Parts: sequence; C-alpha cells; structure tokens
Amino acid sequence: MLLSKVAEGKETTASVKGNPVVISTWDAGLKANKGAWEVLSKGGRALDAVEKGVMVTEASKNCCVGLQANPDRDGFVTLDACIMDEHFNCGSVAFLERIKHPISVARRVMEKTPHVMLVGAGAQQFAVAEGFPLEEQKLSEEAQQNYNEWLKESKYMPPAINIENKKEHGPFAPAKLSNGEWNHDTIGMVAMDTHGNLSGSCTTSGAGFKMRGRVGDSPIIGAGLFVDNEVGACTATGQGEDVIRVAGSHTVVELMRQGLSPEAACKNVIQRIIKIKKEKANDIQVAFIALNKNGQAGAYAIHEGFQYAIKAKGVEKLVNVKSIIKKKNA
Ligand code: SD4
Repeated sequence: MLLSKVAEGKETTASVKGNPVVISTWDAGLKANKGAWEVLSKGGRALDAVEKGVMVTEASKNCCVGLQANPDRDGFVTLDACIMDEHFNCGSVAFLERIKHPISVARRVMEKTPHVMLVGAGAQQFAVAEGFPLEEQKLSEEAQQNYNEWLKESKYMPPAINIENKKEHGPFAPAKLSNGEWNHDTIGMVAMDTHGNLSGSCTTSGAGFKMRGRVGDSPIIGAGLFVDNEVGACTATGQGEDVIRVAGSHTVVELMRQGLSPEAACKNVIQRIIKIKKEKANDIQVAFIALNKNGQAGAYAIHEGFQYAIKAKGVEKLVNVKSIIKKKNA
C-alpha cells in the first residue's frame, strides 16, 4: 500500500469550480484517477473522464474488477456497471458476461437506446451489435484457483464484502495481493470538470461466488451511483443489498441538497444502514464517497480500513476514511 500517499480522514476540500477534481474508491483509484485526469486536465468532459478512469481498472490484471474477477457459484464471471452525466442521462448493464469494458457498454445504452438498463443475454447481444468483442469464457488463473478452493465446500453464505479479516468473514472477503494491496471487486468514481459539471461511473464483478443472476447496487442508478449536477454526486462500495435498500447514493445527494457536507451526508446514510442491520452491521462493509458542487469531497464507512483516492490540481493521495465501527485491536 502506498502509505506515503495516505492522508488523514479529514474532510478534503480539493477544488472549487474551475478546478477539476476526481475521486474514486479504494487504492486502485489512484491509477484510475490518472486515467480520468488525462481528460480533466485538458478541459475535457467529466463524463469522458469517469469512463476512461474506470476502464483502467476494468483492464487491470491486478484487480478483481472486470473479467479477471472471481466467478459466481456456477463458475461464470458476471459484470455490472453504470454511468451518469450532468443532465440526468444514465445507462447501465447488469449480469453481463464476456465483455471487457462493461462501463462503455453502459455508456452506449445511455447514448444509443431509449432505455437506462440492459441485463444478461440482452446486454451482451447489444454490446456485440455495437462492436464490442466477445472475450473467451475463461477464468483468470487466480480466479480459477479461488473457485477450485471454494468448490471444495461449495458453501453458499451471504458475502461479507470488503471486510479484510478472511478468517472471520469467509471466502467473500477480498484477497490480499502479493504486492500488499487489497484486491477489491468494484470501482466507483465521481468527477467535476473545468466547466463545473459532474459525472459518475461504477463498475464491478459483484460478490465472488454469488448466486447466478445476483445483481448488487453498482449498476443501479440511485443506489451504487447518483449525480445531480446542481448539488453533487455520490457512489458506493460494499454490501450492495444494503445500499439498495436505502437508495444509498441518491439519499447522500439529497442530504447534500439539504446543506450537509459530503462527509456528513455519507455518515448519515451509513448510520441509517447500521440502524436497519443492528448487530448484523458487524458483518458487512458499506462505504460512500461524495463530491459536492463546490468540489468538496467526503466519505464515510461502516468499518475502518476503507480508503478513497483523490486527484485535483496539486493533489494526488489516498484518504483514510472515518468509520462507525473501529478495528477490534485498534
Ligand atoms: C456489489 N457493491 O456487487 C458491490 C460490491 C463491492 O467492492 O462494492 N465490492 O454489491
């Protein structure tokens, strides 16, 4: 982990109108933000930046986002993604197989169809018709090993997404890579461009060894992602089922509309989830990152350990995010 780049979990005021800013979930966000910055630094549109940014992660061999990810319990990698611009245009794909860049298919759904969401075989058919190559149906070496391991017990339990302690939380916790980074299966990104316009993107392989057909929050507009260009933008990571039930990202944006800072708005929705889950909140991670119209960024998580990456003029760092539940031996 790039400890030198880790900042305090303070609220980060990174930008004002006229200065672009991009934030994204987890440490993989550092590289993704660089991809987005190529667009933002040249005065490009936030929409192009958030697509380009997460494509870096979708293509990365060192990450569980995209086709390298762990499969569902039947052995197939299924992907979810969505994108939203400054005019409430949005597009989404879910349960999509054998396509390398689901985020770009989501954008095509937004731009070329009268719909918001395509799923499964229909989404794949549309992608192929749009010229996206159909990749080989083959698990990455690491995913195959993980799957073989999982098959020994084939035990289905609700995934404890993104909680680091594998022993306590079973095979659905993220794996640690040989370079010490955590291998997360989602990236969410929101950005503001030089015109002060906001956009967001979110792409995931969901939970490893999930039930076939399971779709989380990430491709659902209002849950995994929401953008209101007058107010702000938010994206989520963690246990998708619990983000969906509070319309997470939309709720964060609505709280910012009422005057809450990005961090306070994220914290409010995290507290709502904890109130609903009661002691079961110990077993799930959920985190939100948000950006308001003034370019102020903030985030909050259920559990300690979540980080987001931020890039703006003269700023490039990981931020340790405040949480409700602290590590036991902290
Ligand atoms: C999901 N929210 O499918 C995603 C998972 C995730 O890092 O964020 N993993 O529920």
